[in-house]
Amino acid sequence: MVLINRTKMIVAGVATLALALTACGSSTSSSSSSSAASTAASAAASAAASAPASTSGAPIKVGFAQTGSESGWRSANTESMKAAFSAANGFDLTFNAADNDPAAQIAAVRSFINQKVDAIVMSPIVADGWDGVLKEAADAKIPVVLEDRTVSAPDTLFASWVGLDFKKEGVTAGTWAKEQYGDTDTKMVVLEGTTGSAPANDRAAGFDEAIAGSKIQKIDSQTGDFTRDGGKKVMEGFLQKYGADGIDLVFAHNDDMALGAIEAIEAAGAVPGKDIKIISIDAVHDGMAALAAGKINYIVECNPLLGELAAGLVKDVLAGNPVEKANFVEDGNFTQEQAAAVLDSRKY
Ligand code: GYE
Repeated sequence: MVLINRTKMIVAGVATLALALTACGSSTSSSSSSSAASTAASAAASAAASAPASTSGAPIKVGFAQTGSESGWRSANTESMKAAFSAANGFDLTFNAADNDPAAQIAAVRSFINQKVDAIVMSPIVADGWDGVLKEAADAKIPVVLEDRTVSAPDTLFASWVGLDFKKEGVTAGTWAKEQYGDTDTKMVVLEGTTGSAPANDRAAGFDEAIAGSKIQKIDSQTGDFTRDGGKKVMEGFLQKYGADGIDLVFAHNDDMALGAIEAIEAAGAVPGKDIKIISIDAVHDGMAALAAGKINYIVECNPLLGELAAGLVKDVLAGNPVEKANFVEDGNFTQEQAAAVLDSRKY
């Protein structure tokens, strides 16, 4: 996928917080604002405003199939989606959270098709297994917009996607790890996100690619399902198996698992951020607070505020306006000092 023509929206004074909507192959105008979130929101809102709510003027019936409520990131994403797909914005939203169960999520999408909604929005728990139900939606002429996670099905089976570049997040995290720890023997364990999910697949691939050729050695890797409890349990197992002295670095695919790992490391009598270094992804409030407090060493951002962008895409698709297939929101990254400086101004 080639990314060209970037609309860059820089947050005043904090370049790493740049939030940009990038498009494949179309030209875009640029703007700036004092708030990344509100800038993205107003960009999408103006795109949405140019499209009629629906041909009949009735609210647009949208079914949204969310993954579940596994993390702080997910709570912020759900809130952003519900606010954007509100009645005030011309929507009649049916919300479903599948509790991280792929079969339940497919059933939810199928029920949206049966309800004859105008459009389906979904954040697919796992990447595989979507071809059948996406074909059913296409046969019923119901457009599907993906937000956040991606599918492995052909992109002809959905109208558009908006989200983050998970591979790039992994590369950014791995590049920092290599710079900081790559010259000395470093034993690393990995807390993976949900098995088969796009962010777990791509973050792992990006990180591994970036640390190649360094002295960082991955001694173990297991899924903690993107939850705090899962991260804690898997880390407890690693600490039992290798001892606190046998682990130098944790790469957690999200902040919640890193926060669970912190609890496990402290319970084992070691100091997170010092005895055992931690790198994670998301930059949600609790993660940033732990980073500012020195318990996490580095966080790559993954912005969950995708609601307005997704709502704008739905309106454009239904209005027959051309949309890009892939719409990337750009992520920042934070050291401990940078986290301390921006903590109070964070929107999630
Ligand atoms: O990083 C994690 C959540 O799909 C990008 O899902 C999202 C991930 C996010 O559970 O916290």
